[in-house]
Amino acid sequence: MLVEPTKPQSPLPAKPDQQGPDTRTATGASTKVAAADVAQQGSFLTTAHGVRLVDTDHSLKAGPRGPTLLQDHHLREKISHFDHERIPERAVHARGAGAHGVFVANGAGQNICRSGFLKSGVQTPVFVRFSTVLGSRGSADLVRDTRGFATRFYTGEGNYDLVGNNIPVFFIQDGIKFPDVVHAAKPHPDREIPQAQSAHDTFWDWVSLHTEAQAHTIWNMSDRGVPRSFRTMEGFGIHTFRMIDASDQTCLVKFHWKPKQGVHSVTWEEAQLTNGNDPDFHRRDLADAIESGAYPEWDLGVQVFPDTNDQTFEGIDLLDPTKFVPEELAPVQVLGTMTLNANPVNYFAETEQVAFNPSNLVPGIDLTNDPLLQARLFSYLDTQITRLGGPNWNQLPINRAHAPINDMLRDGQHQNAVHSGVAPYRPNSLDGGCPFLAGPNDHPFIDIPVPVEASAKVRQNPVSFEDHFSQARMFYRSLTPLEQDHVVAAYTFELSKCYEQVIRERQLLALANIDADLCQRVATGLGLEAPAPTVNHSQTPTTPAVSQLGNTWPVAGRTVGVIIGPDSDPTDVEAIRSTLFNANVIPLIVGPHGGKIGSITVQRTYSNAASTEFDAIIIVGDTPPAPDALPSLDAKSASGHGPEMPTDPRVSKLVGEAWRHAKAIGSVPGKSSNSAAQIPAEAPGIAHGAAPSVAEDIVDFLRSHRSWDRFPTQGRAET
Ligand code: HDD
Repeated sequence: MLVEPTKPQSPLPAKPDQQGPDTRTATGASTKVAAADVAQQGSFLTTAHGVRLVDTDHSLKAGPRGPTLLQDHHLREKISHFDHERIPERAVHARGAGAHGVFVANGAGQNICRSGFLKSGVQTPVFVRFSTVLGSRGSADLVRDTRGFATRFYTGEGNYDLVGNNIPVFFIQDGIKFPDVVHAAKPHPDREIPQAQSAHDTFWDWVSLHTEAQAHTIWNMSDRGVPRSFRTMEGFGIHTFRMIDASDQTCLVKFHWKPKQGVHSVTWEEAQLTNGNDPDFHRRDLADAIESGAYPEWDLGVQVFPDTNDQTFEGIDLLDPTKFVPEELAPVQVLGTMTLNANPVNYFAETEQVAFNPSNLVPGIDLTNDPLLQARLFSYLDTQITRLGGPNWNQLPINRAHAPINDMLRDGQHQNAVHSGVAPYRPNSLDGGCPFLAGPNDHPFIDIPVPVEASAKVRQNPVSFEDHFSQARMFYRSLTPLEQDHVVAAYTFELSKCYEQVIRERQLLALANIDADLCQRVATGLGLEAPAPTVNHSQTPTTPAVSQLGNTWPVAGRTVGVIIGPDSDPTDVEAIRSTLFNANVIPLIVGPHGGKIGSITVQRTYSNAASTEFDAIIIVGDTPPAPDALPSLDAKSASGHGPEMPTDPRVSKLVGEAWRHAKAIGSVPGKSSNSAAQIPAEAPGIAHGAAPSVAEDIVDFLRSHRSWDRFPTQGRAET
């Protein structure tokens, strides 16, 4: 049993899956060990100045019942530091989870880009932070929202940050409107509700008036807004960037992250239940997967376009961040693979203090004139000065480049470096002329002399930016009927949460301009008239690549709840466990109480297990009847053909939710077959039979994520 030690012992080391940031000195030598030492040296409790202490539980008082003395330096230091422990949370993307990993290039980028980290076989350390956008730091993970997908590559030529999202388009075309969209989407300023969601008046007020936001909003209302896991999200750089090869030839690119785990979501009901059952679901899922060795992987790819003067491709303006280019028109070319293989040691030092910046570019990757991107170049650097308390945040271990740093930036709040020399200016003779400027062969960042359009200074957009509906329409019409049903349900839910009728009506008009049938179905749900569209669409192309359904995927890291009762056969349970483990799927045993049932160790109980934790469930043998303490459901009268003996209602609830959320369900018969009776004998995603074959069937069902064909879909009527 763990007891309080009576003499100093070494603290627990970081777990094997945890890996702190590897920081470098200006000479390139690793300071990883030294950085850890700065945090905790020696065994004794000291003040911040290294003086050993004998007591930290009692303040210094004038007698045991007397007043506390101002001279108690330890009390003042301890409380004062605590008072300043929090830093301002990010204005957006406050809630996130991070992981370390490695990116390995396959060399396919060498022909279009001179960046060293894209050369064949080069391994580059990375740190990724996933996030929701709207919620505060402590908000729930499964809210309907866009997800951030920010990646830092610690390349040999400096840090490269790809700060993207899980949706390929954005709300606004010009960064000057960012405060407006954020103010509209954040909680109402008077009562500060609702937290972390767009289902409220100010959000729909703004997006219905500001129709360029409709393209992004429909992606939010689709299943993309409620991902199953950070591991099952695509990522997008959104803007068009410019790549420069070794002979100064340029092309335009859009970045994509393709998860090897597949792209999966949860149902809206599941998302809402999860936010109550486990608000840290995504954060936990990422850390658990990495800790268990199920390392998530993404291919990094680019769509490549010629760097033409008009910067359009197939009629799509590449400078408009509310537009994406269908993959059918420009296939994604894979440049390498990222594996996330280590958890942070310290959330604050790494995940909270990481400061991404789209201005962090490396030789070979440059910007375009996308007005959204241009504003971001200012905002990220600026925000860190408040958030991280001064201009030296680049020196924090997680932010420090792995390439040697020799800048002429000096002093400022929280300066950690002790710069030597006397001449932080150029030219100089006193420091031997250092630092020197790089020559063309020294891998410098070169601003490619892209011509600038001769024009008057204007506050105006190009005409092509005026099309706000065609891509939202293309997206909706490219989804399967089931995914369209989810979009309809999401709009109906969100708009029903608005108090102002005029806002609902205005958004219905926007929907009419996207798709008449979508508008009609949402209007029916709201009990309103569908308005006539004000925009005519000619032909609408489709891009099936935006659908998440129809593929099969690896199942590593998925979880299956194995529900047992007092009489479940341990041989069956073991057969299921080993079949699932062999497929790298995680079985979690759910029993009527904690501890052991016979020889089987229980990991969850009927009371603390939630269906939302599992991607599928298997019931092994009979589950016990409802204990006296719980009101039992009369399953017979509820279903009309129920079991002879009523099942524990907590199990019925798990099974019922798994059924509704289209999850695979297996059952291994027991003596009275009460478990099997809860689910139909035959239906998509249902397996009955002997333990090993049921487990194999469940693994197979998991490959396509959910058994949606269990339910009829409404789909879009042809219009
Ligand atoms: Fe942003 C954070 C992604 C437009 C201003 N943004 C932030 C993060 C992500 C994005 C993933 C979190 C980074 C992290 O994990 O620390 N932002 C985007 C994308 C955009 C975008 C994909 C459009 C394509 N952002 C955008 C604009 C502005 C900002 C137009 C301002 C003009 N974003 C910020 C910020 C944040 C931020 C306020 C908050 C914390 C931070 O930067 O470091 O500066």
